[in-house]
Amino acid sequence: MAEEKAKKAPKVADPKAVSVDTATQEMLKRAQDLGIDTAFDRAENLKPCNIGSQGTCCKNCGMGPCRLPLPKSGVEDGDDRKGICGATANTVAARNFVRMIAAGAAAHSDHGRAVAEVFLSAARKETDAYQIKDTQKLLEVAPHLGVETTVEKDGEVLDRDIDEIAVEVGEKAIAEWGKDEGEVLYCKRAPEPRYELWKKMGVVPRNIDREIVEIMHRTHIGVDQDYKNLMKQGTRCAIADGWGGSMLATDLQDILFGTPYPLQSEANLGIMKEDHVNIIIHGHEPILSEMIVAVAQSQEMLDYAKEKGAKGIQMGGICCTANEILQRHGVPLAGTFLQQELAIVTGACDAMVVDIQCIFQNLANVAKCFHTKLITTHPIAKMEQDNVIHIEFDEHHALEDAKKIVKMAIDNFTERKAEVMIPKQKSVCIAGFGVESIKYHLGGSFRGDYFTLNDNIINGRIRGIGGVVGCNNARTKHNEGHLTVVKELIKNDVIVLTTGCNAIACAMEGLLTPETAAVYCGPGLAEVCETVGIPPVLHLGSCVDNSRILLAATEVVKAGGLGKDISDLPVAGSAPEWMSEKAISIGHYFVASGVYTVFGVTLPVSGAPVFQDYLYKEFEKMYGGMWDLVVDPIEHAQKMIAHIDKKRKALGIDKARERVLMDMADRQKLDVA
Ligand code: NFS
Repeated sequence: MAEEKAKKAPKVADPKAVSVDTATQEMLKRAQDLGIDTAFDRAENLKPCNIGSQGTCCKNCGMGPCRLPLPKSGVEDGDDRKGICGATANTVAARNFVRMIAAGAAAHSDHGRAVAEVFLSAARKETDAYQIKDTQKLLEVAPHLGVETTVEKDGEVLDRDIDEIAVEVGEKAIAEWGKDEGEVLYCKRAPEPRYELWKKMGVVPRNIDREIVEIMHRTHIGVDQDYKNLMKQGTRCAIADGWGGSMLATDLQDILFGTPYPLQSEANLGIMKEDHVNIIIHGHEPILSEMIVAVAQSQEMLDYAKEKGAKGIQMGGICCTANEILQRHGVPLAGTFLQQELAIVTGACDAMVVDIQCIFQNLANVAKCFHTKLITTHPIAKMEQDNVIHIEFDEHHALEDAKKIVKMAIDNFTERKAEVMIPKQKSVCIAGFGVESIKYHLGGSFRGDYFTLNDNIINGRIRGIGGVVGCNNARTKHNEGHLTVVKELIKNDVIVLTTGCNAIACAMEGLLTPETAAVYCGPGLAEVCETVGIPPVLHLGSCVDNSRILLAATEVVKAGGLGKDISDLPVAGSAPEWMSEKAISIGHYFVASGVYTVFGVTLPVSGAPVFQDYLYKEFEKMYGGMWDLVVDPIEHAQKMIAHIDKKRKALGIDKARERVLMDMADRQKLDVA
């Protein structure tokens, strides 16, 4: 009987019910017709564990797992749940939560470390493949790491040799991961009151690695058993991610590969071309993808592709690698996290090249059904399936590695088995924004750097700033949360800064164009976008580039008129479809930086109401920012807007806003004046 039951055909997802994107629906249907399962189908067949999703399953020792579900009657009359060691529900949920922060911070920061290592070897000229590209940014970053950019000689101040600066920046940067003394240097880039608050609270990170290790120690059985103390370390670790590992990754990538500036490209599976060799790059570190892009654009490879009967080489990106190569080279986005399997299902993916993070192991099974070569490239991220090819990428022979990979893809062009079926859908997008380009577009010539932006916030044309970021989650309709939250925000004059898979979702929907302003924005934001010529949703890059949002917020504080700290600003953060531990680390460094941060789907804290209240309420009293969970996307955006309005009121700029809303003619008069 049991055997018969096990043989029952697995359920398949209803394409229209699981994604708002028609290209995704089309490819999902095709996969199902071919009998290939994807994450969408697997989500139908795997129910999440109820206790795990409440955050109250402790498996940190061999006596457990100890499962502490929330009693149906609630815990108002007292909560006597405890594990074998006596750990309370609060302790268990807090341990699990800070372990997620540690894993997320580790992922971002280890990526950052790899970039720092390549940076140093480029600065020392140990590799020909990588050179320092943006010396201007190098000079800007150097002082933050305590590196002098000038020298005094015979009473004269001279510019220091740029190569010398680069080497010292590389050395100082690498030390941030493991130095024995001092604190993470970039914390001082936060507004001064924020840094002082962190000092007072004892959460300034000492070095990046140490804070991650200490979480693993403190969450081992029998160590830290106070949820507040656990969260204190969680806060210190998250700051080490946002203002440390991630920010260093962004800066060093910009110096090595170039600081992004606005450019035009396209997004969605429709960017793939039947008559081209299609190479999809998926993962996170641009160290690999930069080289592949360079090689794929070389005449040698182009000629080789033509020899094989292809018209050219089409590159496309998935996940944050997509964002990295879009921002710097205009390489189109093939799709978000949940579309990775579907890129292969087109039958036109000649090679999928992956490095680290957010890569489904099932790609190997999907690739087996087609001709696609699936190539892993990173020593820490391999797959067990035997059709996966591992070509280890090393900065010392980066160009050769990249050539080998691109050549393998070209050779595979003639091996296509299945009928090619590429969805038509793709949208134009403008991407490549950053702290620097916002300064250019929304800066002022005479007063503060971000003066125009601040002025428009003060006069109410822009109601506030929303940072909307994060993943897709197979437990919720693909892209629906992302798009609904973003559209609701811009409709209410909230300008959106986006990164990660939210940015890709927005690009696919066409929201990253200046023309969107007239269609979706409230009158104030539309006017600003039209005047300045920017989209209402600004793509700031990959998930490590959330550090750009922190620095943009800091610039807004510096430009004046909107308070003294990030927690004073009319801003709010959001991750409508989060799923990764990295998102939890990001969420928490936003909170620790003073931002009200709303997540969608679920948060694994509901089984410990006291701990949950600590995150959702008490944190605001300490840090000016707090967590929230709102599943419905409209309500989600509305809560962000309510918070923005609360901040506007506290700043005394709510009156200007009222006039915008109530009387257009009045507002126009006000604008002219
Ligand atoms: Ni961010 Fe990038 Fe996407 Fe989520 Fe994964 S790609 S680092 S974790 S799924 S946004």
